[in-house]
Amino acid sequence: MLRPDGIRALLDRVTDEPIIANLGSATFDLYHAQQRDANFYTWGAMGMVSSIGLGVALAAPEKKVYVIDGDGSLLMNLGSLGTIARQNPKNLVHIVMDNQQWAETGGQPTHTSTGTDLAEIARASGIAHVIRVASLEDFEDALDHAVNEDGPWCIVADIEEHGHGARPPVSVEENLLRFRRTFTD
Ligand SMILES: Cc1ncc(C[n+]2csc(CCOP(=O)(O)OP(=O)(O)O)c2C)c(N)n1
Ligand SMILES: [Mg+2]
Repeated sequence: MLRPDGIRALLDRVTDEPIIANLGSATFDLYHAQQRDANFYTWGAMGMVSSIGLGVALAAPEKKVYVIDGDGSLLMNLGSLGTIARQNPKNLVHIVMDNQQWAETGGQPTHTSTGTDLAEIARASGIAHVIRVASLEDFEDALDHAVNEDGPWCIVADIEEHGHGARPPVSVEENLLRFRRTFTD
């Protein structure tokens, strides 16, 4: 499975729900797949995307909230999994694109390349629905459940890294304002 294919599968299943993307590859691929006001791109804030998504999910319980995380980023904020489990937001779908590397900084292998299993950590943290997938087909099946059934969901997808699109010309301030307005319109 490739990250852009997974992102397209997600976009095919949402309308105006928020999607919050990890810094680097996830942000770049989401931007190039579809620019939409409900996309929130994170820049520099490595590790924080699951925490930001949890905050949005708690603030907007009427909306399903999607997070696209990376393995390296989640590894530096593992406590977020326990906090998600404790808060138990039924509307949060946390997707982890696990390419076993810190791709953005040169492809250094992360701990998942040597056996650390983020799905098992999510499960042991108490998250209600955790699925680990490796194929696009299984990812789509997992998404179909996550879109239609209460969460919180954590979907860990083993992906192959084939690079990402160019850094998009996003204004951070404009992105934030447009994203915020999707909650008041
Ligand atoms: C606190 C902090 N440390 C390091 C960086 C540099 N950095 C930016 S992206 C990245 C790798 C992210 O890895 P992962 O979440 O697995 O995403 P991938 O690049 O593999 O898609 C690193 C180390 C940063 N932005 N912030
Ligand atoms: Mg990675």
